[in-house]
Amino acid sequence: MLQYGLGIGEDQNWLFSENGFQGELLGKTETIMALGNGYMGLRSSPEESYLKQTRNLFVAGTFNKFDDGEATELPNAADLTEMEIVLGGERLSLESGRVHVYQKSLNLRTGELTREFLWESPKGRKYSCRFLRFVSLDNLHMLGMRMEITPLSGECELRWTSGINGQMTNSGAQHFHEGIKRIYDKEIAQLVQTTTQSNIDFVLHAANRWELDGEPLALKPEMNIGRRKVGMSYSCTVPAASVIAVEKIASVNTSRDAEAMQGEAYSLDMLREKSLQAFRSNFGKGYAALLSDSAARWKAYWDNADITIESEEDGFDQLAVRFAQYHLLIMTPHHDSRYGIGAKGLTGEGYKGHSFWDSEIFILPYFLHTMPSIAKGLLEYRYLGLDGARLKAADNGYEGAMYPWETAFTGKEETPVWGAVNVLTGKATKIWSGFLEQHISADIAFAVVKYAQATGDEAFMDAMGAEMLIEIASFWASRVVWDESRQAYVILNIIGPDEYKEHIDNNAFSNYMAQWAIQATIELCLSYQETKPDIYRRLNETFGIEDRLDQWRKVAARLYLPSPRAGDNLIPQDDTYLTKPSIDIAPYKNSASVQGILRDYSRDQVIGMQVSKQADVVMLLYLLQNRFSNEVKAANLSYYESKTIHDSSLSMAVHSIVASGIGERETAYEFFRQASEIDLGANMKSSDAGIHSASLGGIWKCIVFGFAGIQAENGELSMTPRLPSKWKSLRFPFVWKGTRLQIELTHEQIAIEAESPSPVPIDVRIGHQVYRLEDRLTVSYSSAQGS
Ligand code: IFM
Repeated sequence: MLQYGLGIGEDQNWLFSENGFQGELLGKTETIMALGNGYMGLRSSPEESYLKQTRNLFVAGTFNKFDDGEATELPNAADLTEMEIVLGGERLSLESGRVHVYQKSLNLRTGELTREFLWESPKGRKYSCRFLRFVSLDNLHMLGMRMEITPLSGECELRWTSGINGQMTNSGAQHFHEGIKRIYDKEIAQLVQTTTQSNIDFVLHAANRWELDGEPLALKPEMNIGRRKVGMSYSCTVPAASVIAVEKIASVNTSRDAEAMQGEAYSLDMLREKSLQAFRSNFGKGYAALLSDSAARWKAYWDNADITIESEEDGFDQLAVRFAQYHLLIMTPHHDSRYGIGAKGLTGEGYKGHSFWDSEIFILPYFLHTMPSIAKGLLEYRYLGLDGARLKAADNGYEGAMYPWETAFTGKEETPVWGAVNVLTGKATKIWSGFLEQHISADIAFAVVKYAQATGDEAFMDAMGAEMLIEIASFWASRVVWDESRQAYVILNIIGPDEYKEHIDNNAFSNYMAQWAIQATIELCLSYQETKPDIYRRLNETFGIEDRLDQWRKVAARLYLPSPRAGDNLIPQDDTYLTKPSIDIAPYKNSASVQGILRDYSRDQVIGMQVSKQADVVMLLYLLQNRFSNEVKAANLSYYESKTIHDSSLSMAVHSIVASGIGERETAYEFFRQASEIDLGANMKSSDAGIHSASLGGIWKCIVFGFAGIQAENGELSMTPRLPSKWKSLRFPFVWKGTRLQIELTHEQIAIEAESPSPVPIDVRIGHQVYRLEDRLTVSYSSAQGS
């Protein structure tokens, strides 16, 4: 069972725990307590092995394809954490004997994982055990572990075996060649392995240091080298009530690391040598010093990014936003813009480490307004993927850049073609998203424009953003077809955000977003023409903008945009959605597992019903919020929510933001709470395949764009706060055009402080009035009315 309130003192609302060992439910805390630093992600599997464990170590960007028929995926690297511990001849396992006290906790403040328990062995001997672990935020290649065991029933013989285990697979797919194994100076184990298809070298090190009652203990190792494995065993007698401790320090380097390429040409020997040297010096520092360096980095992160919520209730909301911010940082390869963010971060095999629109629409806004340089890196990743997008457009007979639905390292389409079983035919179902879920191209354009507006980073726009927009606009302009009867351009045979509707025509979200992207590109080109003729000329020479502009203008002006219906204000999700029959979706909506409907109906049957997987029209109401009135938003939120199962974790947060925007504070809070509970909540099976990355970005968005009601439109900042009634105050940082603002809200007052010097005063619209912020601004308002 998870507990949220055990953090005390400086750890209050920073720590959550699992109390009681549940060998069947390991996946939950392996994921939600995962450790990482954006370079690597380590699932928090127990040190001792269990049948239902999923031990994973992923390194960002190191994709490999196991087989021609399989999708490329992040390989599960060699395990560094497993320890076989034999006490008095009995192997430590919490599935045998009795466990008297058990607590596993993650401290979000420091990034340290702790596991403590009292184990009574089958022979009735008691041991107090404590395990600590961290992945360094300071040195992205390092991780540390510490084990402390006290025999409580008299002296005991300890035998301990651990090392580097390259026998790991991704659900059976072995991504590495056998490799080279070596032990240096009877102390440092090294495993070198290369991925089978992408030829990425991994070099892993591990070494151990022993203590008895806090004093160094020299133990002679027995060295073990086996198939895909290298490690050491140690034996010793531990006196009763003494603490035997071992620190295991480990490191991970790969040939894909940016520093591996620096200077001289890459060679595996050089990577081995350099990483061994670095490991030696870090091993010398020991667990406590390495942890302290890492914790200092976490402190700096939190000093910059912490959000404080004062609530009448328990501290769950506070913990939930910190949980989201913790995972947002560890999932993001902020060290290298060649890599994207996986839909499960670096915490599980789910979605194979691939990047989706989750990054631009759900996660990037957090970084844009907290650490903008990371947001820029995420867009650079898409810039580097332009060739993949151009290839996809060309392969499909379109112009410009058609971004793949799922990407890995190369920028090419990586969506698997076959998925879950069809309940009627028993055959695998074709996954159409890779062919038809095309809104991602507009979503990326949206993120580029939002980035430029919020940062004023013209250099990025000139060098990369403009090219991306031009190519995306060209794609959409070639994707539309003319419909004589409507006298409009239309987009046929597509999938919108709602993945329970395939092969549909005129998905409202996709049509509006495509039009938005084309219009934004036209405006950008015109502004270049006026203000930066040199850049306009360069872009025109390279991309023939002048030849393209006419077509863009025609499409932007005459693309069919489904408007709210007279009478009920409903925006048709697509040409046929509102004509389809409805069913009672309550059983699926209330179920603890997702996609239960696909166990009762085939996908084709679901496509034929008014049943939605996730926010679609509601997503549109959120992204293009200024295009729709509150009446339209209210009507569509209510209608489509009643048809939506929320089988995607991306759904709840968006519903919350739209509800906030129309003043439905309690509904907004309810959705926020449900979004917060997707991973952190009590459902012990929700996170087995990894964390729900987008939903964590969504939690931040619910708070900042929903409850605080911030809008950053066309370079203008506005706020319409609607704090949940349970909250007394909310304080958060928000970076706007290079200035770090600290915003504090109560139900009566908005206070904004410019924490870093602002080059120019910032105008903020609150309600109907525009205020000028020099260094501090205080405005009275009423949260119930929103202005
Ligand atoms: O991008 C999402 C999609 O919207 C719903 N299915 C899961 C994907 C990855 O999170």
